[in-house]
Amino acid sequence: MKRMIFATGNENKMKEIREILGSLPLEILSMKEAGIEVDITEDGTTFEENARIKARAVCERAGEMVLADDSGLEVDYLNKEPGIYSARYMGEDTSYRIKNKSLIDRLEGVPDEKRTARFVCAIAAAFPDGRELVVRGTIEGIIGYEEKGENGFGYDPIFYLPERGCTTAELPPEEKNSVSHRGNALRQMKKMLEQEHLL
Ligand code: ITT
Repeated sequence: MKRMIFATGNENKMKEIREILGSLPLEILSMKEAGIEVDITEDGTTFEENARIKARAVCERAGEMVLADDSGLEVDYLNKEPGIYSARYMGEDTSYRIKNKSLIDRLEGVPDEKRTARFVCAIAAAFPDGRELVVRGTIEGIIGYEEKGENGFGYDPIFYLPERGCTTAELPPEEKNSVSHRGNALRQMKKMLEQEHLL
């Protein structure tokens, strides 16, 4: 079976990636499982750049195909903050209870129509011969007024989907994956890899 290393240290992402790509005849390994430790400086200015930086850094070390995910939440009223800094917002070690409360507080008094936001996910693939592929998936929603739901991770409890009447943290995992930025980006990447006979 072919191997694919996913350059992420985020266990929540890894769980979703396995759920979304689970049907492929592919052994999907986290960096930890592949025994790779690389200190990566995410100094790109876009999700795509950061995804490529992560995939390339690990590919150089591993010598085989590597995929990476760079993702985050863009809140329109806050000029698309926290954006590429979503993991680092208020400090990497600050709990999401506090980060989520901060975003809700910063939108105090802001009406629904101005609370628009999206999750963005760039997935990059890097190959030992220097080739790279990158795709982007998004999901649109609004920032809620309180945390709701126990599923998912990160900003999911405040990311409300008006058409579903719930947050992405209230969706069962398979439903989140079927509509999410990550599900969307990974399905695009899968198609590209198949078209290029790389899977
Ligand atoms: P790696 O770089 O090791 O993959 P990371 O957590 O640092 O892990 P990012 O730099 O891509 O990853 O930051 C992504 C952050 O965006 C993540 O930590 C969450 O805060 C947020 N995020 C991304 N996807 C999300 C989702 O599906 N639900 C909730 N929050 C999400």
